[in-house]
Amino acid sequence: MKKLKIGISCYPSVGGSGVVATELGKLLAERGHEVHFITSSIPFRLDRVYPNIYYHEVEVNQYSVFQYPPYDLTLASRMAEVAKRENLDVLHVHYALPHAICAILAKQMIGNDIKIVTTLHGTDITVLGYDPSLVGLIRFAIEQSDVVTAVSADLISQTKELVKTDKDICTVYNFIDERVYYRKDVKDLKKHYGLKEGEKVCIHISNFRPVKRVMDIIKTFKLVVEQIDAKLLLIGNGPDLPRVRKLIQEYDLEDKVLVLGNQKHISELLSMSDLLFLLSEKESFGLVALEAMACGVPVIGSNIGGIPEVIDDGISGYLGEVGDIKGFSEKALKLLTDESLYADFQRESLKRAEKHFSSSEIVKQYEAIYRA
Ligand code: GMT
Repeated sequence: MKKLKIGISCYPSVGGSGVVATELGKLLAERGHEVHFITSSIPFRLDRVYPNIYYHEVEVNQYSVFQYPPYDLTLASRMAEVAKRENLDVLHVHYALPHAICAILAKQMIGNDIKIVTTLHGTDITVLGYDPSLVGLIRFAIEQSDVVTAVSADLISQTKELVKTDKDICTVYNFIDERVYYRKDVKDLKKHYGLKEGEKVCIHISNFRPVKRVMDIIKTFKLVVEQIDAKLLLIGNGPDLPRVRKLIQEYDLEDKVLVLGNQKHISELLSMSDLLFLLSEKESFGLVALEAMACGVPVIGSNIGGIPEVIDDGISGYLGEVGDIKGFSEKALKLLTDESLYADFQRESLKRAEKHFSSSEIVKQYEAIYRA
């Protein structure tokens, strides 16, 4: 079958959408397709040389005529230039705003039938979709894309409701690279972090935005650590971190909570852990929950957005109402103190990650969309 030439635009930073876009590009390249990343900097997961992958930097120049740096216009122009020169078949953009709009403009500039595939990841809809000054533009981006995918069925419902569109949107779940995310032997690493034998390890990984409700995690963990010997690893950085640090101090939990900042080797950190907390108030999928499950770490999560599509409540993890700190702590304690229940949840987590979110299946779904 003919190999495709695919352009990919995403935010290249640490967020889940950039991770998924980059991992998809890597898998497509392994399958022989030619992949062109068109991004403002090299995606952080593109950490070595990959045959079949090309990188086109979007360099945004500052001109005094512009009050703000014209990222969107520069991106559209770069997309058009790359698409025309490389004869791309597809532009796969991650986020309706601004990336789908840039792709639509690029397509008009080159005047050919390049296919625009837009993947919705959440924030572009669940935050920007409430802004009356942007909702019409989001609708336009969705309706003018040739194909629109979303990372969960819940995100499709939210998009239809908020953006008021009849456009067909199909669910394509996120995935992880199973060659990286599996449970590793990390005994020495645990010692290095001062984690004792028998001590339970909870973990949270995010960008510490208010939607992640990291304060709730500290409150939940406080109730847990009052009952059992445990530590909490906090991975990531973001606007709520100062408040979180203050609460840790107030609760006198400095010896129990390890604030580790942004980290690269997430699967090792997950392999040191027994439980992941994801207590967000908005989460279209929760990629970190899947990363945890693939490393055999059950998840305590909130029952919102796409999280219930990732975690099977009562089987591979537990879900609860946003803000129900007491409930979350009881669920965590139940799992952490019952060895046989824990073993069942761990086995189910691994099974679910493999069965429903297999990278090879998901890359095939995207290929079928590109070819349709
Ligand atoms: O979670 C974030 O704040 C980052 C954001 C992003 O755009 O990278 O994540 C969104 O996309 C991820 C990949 O599809 C999803 O796993 C996250 O659930 C989603 N975040 C939200 O919906 C808040």
